[in-house]
Amino acid sequence: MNHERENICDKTMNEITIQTKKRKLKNMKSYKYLTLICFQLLFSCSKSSDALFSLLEADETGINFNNFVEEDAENNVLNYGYFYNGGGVAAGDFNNDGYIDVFNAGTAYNGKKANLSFLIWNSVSLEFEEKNLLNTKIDFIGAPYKVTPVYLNDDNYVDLVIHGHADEGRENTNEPVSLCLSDGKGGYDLVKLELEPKYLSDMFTHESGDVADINNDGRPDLFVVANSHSYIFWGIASYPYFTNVNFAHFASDTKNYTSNNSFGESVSILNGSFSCRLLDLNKDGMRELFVAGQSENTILINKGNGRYVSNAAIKIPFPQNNMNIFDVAD
Ligand SMILES: [Ca+2]
Ligand SMILES: [Ca+2]
Ligand SMILES: [Ca+2]
Repeated sequence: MNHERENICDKTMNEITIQTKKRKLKNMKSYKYLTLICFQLLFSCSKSSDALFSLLEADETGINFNNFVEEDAENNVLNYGYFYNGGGVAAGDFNNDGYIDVFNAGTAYNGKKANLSFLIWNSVSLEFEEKNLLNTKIDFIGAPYKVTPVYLNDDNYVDLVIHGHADEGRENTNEPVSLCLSDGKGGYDLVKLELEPKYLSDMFTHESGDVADINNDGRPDLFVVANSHSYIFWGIASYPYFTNVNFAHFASDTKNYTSNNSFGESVSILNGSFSCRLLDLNKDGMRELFVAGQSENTILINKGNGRYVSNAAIKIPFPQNNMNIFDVAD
């Protein structure tokens, strides 16, 4: 298992449609290169002259993302501020043939709007083919906001951490984190992880998350942001690969909730958290928590072993929107 291959790419977007244009993606076995391609496919994140990524046209990639949103007098961004938010997609070689494929977690608004599906590159017909590699053939799990590809088990197929959200058009639809685990035979098994206590998951909708080794034990850890609550669930070597034992719970409301960074210290500095990345921003070999909110962004410095404390936090200038969080990866 090679945990260094984690965090291949991720990005949220609305409904995805695929045009099966007969263009061949080059064989890309390097996951570093895979990251580059994914970012090229999914978004152009920098406008500077020394940008690392550039936008590729649909006829160059064979993929066309259609951000189709049906608006009317009742359903629009004026009535619903998150109207243009979307679902999670990720790139990876899901059938281990050396060609990059696409995973779409699907989306929902007042019911299903897009299938969960795998778009597998057919190197013979030179087309993407929509397939469902899940052994159960489930094609709908709600409206996840983000997907993180990461190697969790030892079969050399990339696995997926699906950061659930909710169907914003319906009440009481909060979704947990789900794993999409390869079975080593070309199929995938979907596993729901109910990690934080139910009274918390019922009340505080997951907004986003990220996966990386933040306590430097060689196993990827899971960070989840849920507005006024955030959590770290530590990675473990065996199924289901994340544990809620001694999980970190960053609660901004310390009157009604116990905030504990898993080291016995209260950290209430995070609030209104909607996006996040786990990045080594100060180049000391340990990853920071970068959390983007609606009113402020925060960097929590890793003090060692995944310990984050309030007096090692940096508030940074607020970008135009919380999706600008990806700029910090440059
Ligand atoms: Ca493939
Ligand atoms: Ca770890
Ligand atoms: Ca660091």
